[in-house]
Amino acid sequence: MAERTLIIIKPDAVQRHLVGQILSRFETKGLKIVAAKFMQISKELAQKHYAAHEGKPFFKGVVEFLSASPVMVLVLEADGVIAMSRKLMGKTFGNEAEPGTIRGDFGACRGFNLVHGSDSPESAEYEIGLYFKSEEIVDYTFADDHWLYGSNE
Ligand code: IDP
Ligand code: MG
Repeated sequence: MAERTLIIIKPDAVQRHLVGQILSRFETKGLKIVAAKFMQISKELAQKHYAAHEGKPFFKGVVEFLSASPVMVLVLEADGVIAMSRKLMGKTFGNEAEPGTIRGDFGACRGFNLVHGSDSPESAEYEIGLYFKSEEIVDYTFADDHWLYGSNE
């Protein structure tokens, strides 16, 4: 099975009408959407999501941010999807992220940063399990799979 990652289009992106444009960055790259839901994250779920950051000074703030307004949660699948989607997202804060990246193009502050993406296969597995049952993740093949993922080797 190809690698999977959990992406969240965060509350600021929903409030700023950027869901379509952000989703489009991942979709046009060729990353396969295998699960998606629009939902309100509870404080409890946000605490579980950011469990690795518990005890850090920004923990309370990020939990509040993630649960402040609805979000779009996605599972994307492709070989190397974790690294590719982190590159598409750019550095953590919009005021440091490169132009051309999602955070670099749509954000200018350090408080809200539009998008979450898992940072390792282990965190992807943990995070996907917080939001989706295995039967909610769809298995299918793109009709243009050959042209998207072809190799000359
Ligand atoms: P990432 O989202 O780029 O993976 P992480 O280090 O995993 O960044 O941090 C999780 C979230 O916590 C970030 O998206 C950001 O919203 C917030 N955050 C991280 N570091 C800081 C900080 O030093 N100050 C304030 N917020 C932070
Ligand atoms: Mg992270």
